[in-house]
Amino acid sequence: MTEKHDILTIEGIKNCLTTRFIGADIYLFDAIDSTNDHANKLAKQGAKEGTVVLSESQSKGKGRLGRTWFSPSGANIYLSVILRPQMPTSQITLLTFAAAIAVARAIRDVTGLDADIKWPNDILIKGKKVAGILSEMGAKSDTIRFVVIGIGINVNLDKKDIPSELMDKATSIKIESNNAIDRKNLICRVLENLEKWYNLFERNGANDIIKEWKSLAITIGRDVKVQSGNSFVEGRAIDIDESGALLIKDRNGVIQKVLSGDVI
Ligand code: BT5
Repeated sequence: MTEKHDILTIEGIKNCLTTRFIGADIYLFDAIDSTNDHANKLAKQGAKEGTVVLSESQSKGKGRLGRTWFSPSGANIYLSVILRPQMPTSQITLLTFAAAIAVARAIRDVTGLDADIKWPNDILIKGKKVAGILSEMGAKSDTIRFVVIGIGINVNLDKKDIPSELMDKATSIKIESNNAIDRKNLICRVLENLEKWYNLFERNGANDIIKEWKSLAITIGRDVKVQSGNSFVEGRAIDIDESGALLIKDRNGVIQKVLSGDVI
């Protein structure tokens, strides 16, 4: 893909990490089907909270709802983190918000670029997608047993290597800043921010997450069309509620609550 790229090593990542528990155990692969699938397996086998799975490439990188995540080798970040929160399953969206905050903040800190969040989980730079998040959980009745937070970030991907179907909607940090960056450093800042916001969520509940998410989000206050399954809701996105659902005021002035979907 890119002729020369930085090499990720577990030791290198551990040396730059200042977290307490996220990244205490790290698995790094050259190639894998999906870091989320592997982390799911590890979580079921009892892997510790904070275990991280990384790969240089994915042959079956997953998006939400059966979609695929373009995962070429050597240029980007594909990582999954296992968390074991003591929370009801209804809080999963807010955990995804914590991850979106962590990614947007880390990109801002490392590059100075304005990384924004589009509801529910897209990270955009200048309107194009630079990162995506896929949270999957294992649950027993209404209680979370584990959550796998999957994060894909286009880092040193060159424009010529973006497939034509993604050309209009995807970008990378290198494309936006004209500079290749050290992936290890960005991985460490993402994991540190994730631990910080996860701890705050466990300690103080949803308020801080919702406030920070809104300060980074571009969706609120805009006219949107949201697809949720086979149905569409159109109107002004006015807020999110305490579970992370998007509140849309439709043209009749009725407030519609959308739990999951895509802003199109
Ligand atoms: C997401 O899904 O944005 C979640 C992506 C999560 C990927 C990570 S990588 C590590 C971990 N292991 C996995 O197997 N997955 C996670 P969604 O909102 O459904 O967006 C998917 C859509 O984004 C696709 O249908 C494409 O239109 C677009 N897309 C695919 N690959 C892309 C890329 N590399 N950059 C930008 N857009 C992409």
